[in-house]
Amino acid sequence: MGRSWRNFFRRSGQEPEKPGAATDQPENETEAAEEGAGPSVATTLETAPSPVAEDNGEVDIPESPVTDEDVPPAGAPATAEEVQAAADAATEQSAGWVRRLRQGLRRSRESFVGQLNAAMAEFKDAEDEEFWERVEEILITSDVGVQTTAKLVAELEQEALERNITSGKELRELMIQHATRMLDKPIEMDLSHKPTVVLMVGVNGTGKTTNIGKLVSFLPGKIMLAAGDTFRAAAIEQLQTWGERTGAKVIARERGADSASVAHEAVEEAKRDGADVLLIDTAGRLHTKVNLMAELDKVRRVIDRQLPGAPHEVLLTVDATTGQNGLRQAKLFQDVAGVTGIILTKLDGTAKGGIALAIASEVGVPIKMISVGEQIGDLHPFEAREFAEALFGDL
Ligand SMILES: Nc1nc2c(ncn2[C@@H]2O[C@H](COP(=O)(O)OP(=O)(O)O)[C@@H](O)[C@H]2O)c(=O)[nH]1
Ligand SMILES: [Mg+2]
Repeated sequence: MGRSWRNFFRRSGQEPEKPGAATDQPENETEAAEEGAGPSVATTLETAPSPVAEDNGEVDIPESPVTDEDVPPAGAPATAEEVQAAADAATEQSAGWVRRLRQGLRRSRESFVGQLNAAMAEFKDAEDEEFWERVEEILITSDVGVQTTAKLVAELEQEALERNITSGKELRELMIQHATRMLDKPIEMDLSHKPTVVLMVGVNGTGKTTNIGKLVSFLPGKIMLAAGDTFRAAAIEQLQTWGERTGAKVIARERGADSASVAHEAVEEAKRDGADVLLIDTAGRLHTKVNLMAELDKVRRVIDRQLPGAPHEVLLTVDATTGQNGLRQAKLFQDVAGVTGIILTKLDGTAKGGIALAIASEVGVPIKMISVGEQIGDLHPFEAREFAEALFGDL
């Protein structure tokens, strides 16, 4: 079964809630995830610029936030009936999500799973070098990347030889296992701070604002939003629309205002108002690495001064349709923005789903969520095995 939002959010330092008392949990998740409930917020978009190549200037890599160790998820039911009901609901939700995920990855699957199927159908012998070359080629063209492909295929080949695997079916399962291992990282979001401050960063058009909007629906507690992308009027309006839809308060200033001062105001307001989570949107102009760094650094410093240790989470949106470009963006932002997690977006619009593997193996932060469409229910916690099956499974 896939991971649900409920066990995605951790509130360490808090006692597990009593059965049935988890009213602030997103109980209506399935409801919210229904088709049609999602937004179609029209936006004027700038096309994502290619990542900046020059690397000038000193980079102060911010420290990653400290997370506490294993804490049981809040709101676990106790009676047999409650357990059953929760399990049924989770299965239903998860089945719905798995369908969405598979549908979302359709283009990736069609483009290379077909080729992989054909190759695997002919597989007889792990000593067949030509076979492995063909698999390498297929993976590289699906944006798994040269380095990650080499690693994955070497591991696969070694195990296939050791175990004397001779059927394509077994090999496919092995592939899913190895991909899962590569993708599997701790992804939970720690919501124990009050307020927990989440900074959303990423290149324009990669899905920051819409995915903040979706995330609000799943976050437990009182949520506040900050329109830190003051560069585009549309970004401010877009966030306000999400605020109206979800009931979250939105802190916004006029276009052109200093985004660090919006962040400052938002943190003050979140503290005063007793918000549980503050989500801060940012502008994603990649004019130069130095400017980007300076802007994000200023926002971070302002937040940290008001609330030491914040932001507690820095989420980077990466547009899967940009393939290897997205991988470079992830590396760049990891350097300059202290990213703690990646949201891989637009997996539905691309045949480049393999990029998830490249990111997992080449970037030091986990993919925490993925997005396979524009509806609320299209955003989901990332689950390694589920994803590997949806990508490589023979369905
Ligand atoms: N198909 C698809 N579109 C998405 C996804 N995530 C975001 N978008 C769309 O991408 C566009 C840019 O998103 P936006 O949140 O404005 O990006 P931002 O500039 O980073 O804030 C919007 O039209 C979104 O609806 C996704 O997973 N799939
Ligand atoms: Mg935006």
